[in-house]
Amino acid sequence: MITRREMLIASGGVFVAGGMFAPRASVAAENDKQLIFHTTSPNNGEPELANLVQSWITPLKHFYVRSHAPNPVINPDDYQLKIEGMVRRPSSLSLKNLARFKNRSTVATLTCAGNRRAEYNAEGKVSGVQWQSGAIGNATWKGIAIADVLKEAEVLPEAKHIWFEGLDEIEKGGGIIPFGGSIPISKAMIDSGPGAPLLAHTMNEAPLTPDHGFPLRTLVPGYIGARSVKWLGKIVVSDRPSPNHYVATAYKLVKNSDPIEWAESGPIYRFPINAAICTPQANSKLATGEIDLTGYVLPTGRAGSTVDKVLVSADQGKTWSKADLVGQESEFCWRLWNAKVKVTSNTRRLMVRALDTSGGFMPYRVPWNSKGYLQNSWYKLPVEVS
Ligand SMILES: Nc1nc2c(c(=O)[nH]1)N[C@H]1C(S)=C(S)[C@@H](COP(=O)(O)O)O[C@H]1N2
Ligand SMILES: [Mo]
Repeated sequence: MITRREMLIASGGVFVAGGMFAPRASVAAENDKQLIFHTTSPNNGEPELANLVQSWITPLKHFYVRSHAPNPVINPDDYQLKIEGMVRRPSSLSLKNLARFKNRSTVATLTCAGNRRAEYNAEGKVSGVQWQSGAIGNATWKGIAIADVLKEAEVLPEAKHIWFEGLDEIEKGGGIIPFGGSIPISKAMIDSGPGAPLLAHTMNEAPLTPDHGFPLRTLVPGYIGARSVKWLGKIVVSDRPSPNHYVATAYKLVKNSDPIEWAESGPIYRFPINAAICTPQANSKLATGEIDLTGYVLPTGRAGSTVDKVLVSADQGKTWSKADLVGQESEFCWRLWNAKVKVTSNTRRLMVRALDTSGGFMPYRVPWNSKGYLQNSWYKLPVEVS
């Protein structure tokens, strides 16, 4: 865990309206996370599911954290973002320099590719943080469009991918590496609207906290959380995806550590449609009769594709009833839902599945993969009926 002192150092300043940079005082209170921590230092925690569905915008205290190394301590006065690679005008930009660009905002859901990972263990042990279904959250993000910065840097015509590099230091294979991500240039060049990738400095109207990437992170709507690189230190424009471990090796769907399989499969960018039941809790004791269910559903993050319907069942999928969707509709945001089902003495589990407007659906079962990514099978919640 970072100390209060480190936290105050790391959050020594903030962008304010008009692009000014002003000193900042009280961040400690905003940082009071109410999460189930799988690890601390680095922080990896997810909220209780009943808390997660309390509001469409996830308050910071209930927003999951996923970090591969302890938070780097960054002095905002010394902070520089480097822009390199296939550009005519490479540069190194301070927070003041970056404040020249137009501020933009979006509401987008961030989710870890490993959300619901623990469910794979029933078929075979998967490595990594043992996420239940809380590695997801929806926030308002403010920042500048990556596209605006790239345009000023004058990208060369042969460029195809944009690499991001964090300022964190991750121990890997006997050395120290930064966390890296990359996205195709066509995605990076979206400069407006809810799907525009941002260099975000604000989350839910407050400066990013150290846990979430202070002072600047990428926020790529519709892509797995790993492409939203925290503590961003460098952008590299290239003709190929990043060679960083977290693009070239991790975040791929593979069955074992066969290097041929790693080489054959591409990096994950988007997540598939997904949903979970958040209340009641797993293994709740239920009486027979009608009960209320609540949960979330996340569309696939493809422009133009939204959630079509969410279906719940208490009888092993013989009959399904439709859930009511609440909250705003957006291609890049989750929706919360509530539903009623009839519990009988035969009910062993409650299930949810969802379909989207572009033919996507949650399958009954997802093929096992060794890293436990993209678990989006029908969500099956065991219950006891008295
Ligand atoms: N620099 C850096 N960026 C990172 C990570 C990291 O460990 N280091 N974790 C990634 C992963 S796997 C996810 S799911 C999201 C989580 O973002 P959050 O902690 O703000 O919820 O950040 C991504 N960006
Ligand atoms: Mo993640």
